[in-house]
Amino acid sequence: MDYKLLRRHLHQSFICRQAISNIKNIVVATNAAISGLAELRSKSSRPIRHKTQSSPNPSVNFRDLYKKYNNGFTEPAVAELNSVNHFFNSADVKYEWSAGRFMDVPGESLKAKYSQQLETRIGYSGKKFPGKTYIPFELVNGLPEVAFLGKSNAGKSTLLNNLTTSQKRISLESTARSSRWAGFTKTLNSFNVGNELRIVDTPGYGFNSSIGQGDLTMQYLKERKELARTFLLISAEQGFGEHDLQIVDFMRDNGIPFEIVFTKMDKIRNIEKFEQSMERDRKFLQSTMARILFTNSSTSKSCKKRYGIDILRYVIFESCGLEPGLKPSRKKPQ
Ligand SMILES: Nc1nc2c(ncn2[C@@H]2O[C@H](COP(=O)(O)OP(=O)(O)OP(=O)(O)O)[C@@H](O)[C@H]2O)c(=O)[nH]1
Ligand SMILES: [Mg+2]
Repeated sequence: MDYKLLRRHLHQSFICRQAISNIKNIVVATNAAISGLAELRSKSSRPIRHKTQSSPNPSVNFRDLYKKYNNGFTEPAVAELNSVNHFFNSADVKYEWSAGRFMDVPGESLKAKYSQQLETRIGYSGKKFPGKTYIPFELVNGLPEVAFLGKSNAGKSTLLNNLTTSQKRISLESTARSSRWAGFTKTLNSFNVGNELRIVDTPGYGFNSSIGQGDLTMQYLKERKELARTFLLISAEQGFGEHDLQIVDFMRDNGIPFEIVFTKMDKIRNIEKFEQSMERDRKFLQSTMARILFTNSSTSKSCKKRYGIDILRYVIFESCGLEPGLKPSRKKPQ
């Protein structure tokens, strides 16, 4: 036997075996790596998201929330809600006036001029007005007003747009100008709704507001005879702040009737946490004797509709002394 040949053969078969075992090792290693990766992937992969768990749709709780926090108030019947909705959906909404000073609010300087006659109603020897009154007709027959009050960026202007946009529309009409910049609204701005009532948007307090704006709003709240109800808006994301509590005290001290409206409910991801904060404020909220409403003016994947508007519309109607079933004197042009 050729020893040399045998060695070469053995050497070749050794290389061959080594190569085979290397390949086997590679295959085993690759398999292990693949299964390891799969295991790793299965461990690190996110659990399947159950929509209702991770992003609870606040809509589920709107009605329950309303019932829970408005114990002493009767719930309006569905027919009443529908009828008031019909009013707002069909009413023509018009911007009417802005005022940077209280005396610029229509009727206020006239009222100052005729204040004595208005108080005493004693005949006035001067000019007679149409309808044979001694006082200008608009002062006797002013439309009822409701005001939206709240911190800058609480969502006042957007809520006004939400209220006056027909429910059939997906995007809001921009009747009042809104912005993501806090302190956007600088004056009192009034909008006539169907010639039956007015909604007054006010400058926000807090960030980017001025003392002059604050004084104007306070004077309007205290002295405006037409003001039927004030709606204090609180961002649900932020809850009550120091300034909000001061405003509540101010309204209480001056006998200004008001309701509380939580805005931006679509931003609440954890309704239980929100309720805990409500629980913390419960005593305080009860002491205000105000109704507590919950709304969202923006929609998202988890909050597909604009909720809370029908009940807010109803409360506004009721505050103004208007009866469900009333048709707007001025309808939207078709
Ligand atoms: N997600 C969400 N955003 C809202 C809602 N309401 C208002 N916003 C947003 O909040 C921001 C402020 O809204 P505005 O309506 O301008 O707030 P405002 O209270 O009028 O603010 P000032 O005029 O500055 O006092 C805007 O970017 C709105 O789009 C809501 O319900 N949900
Ligand atoms: Mg505004």
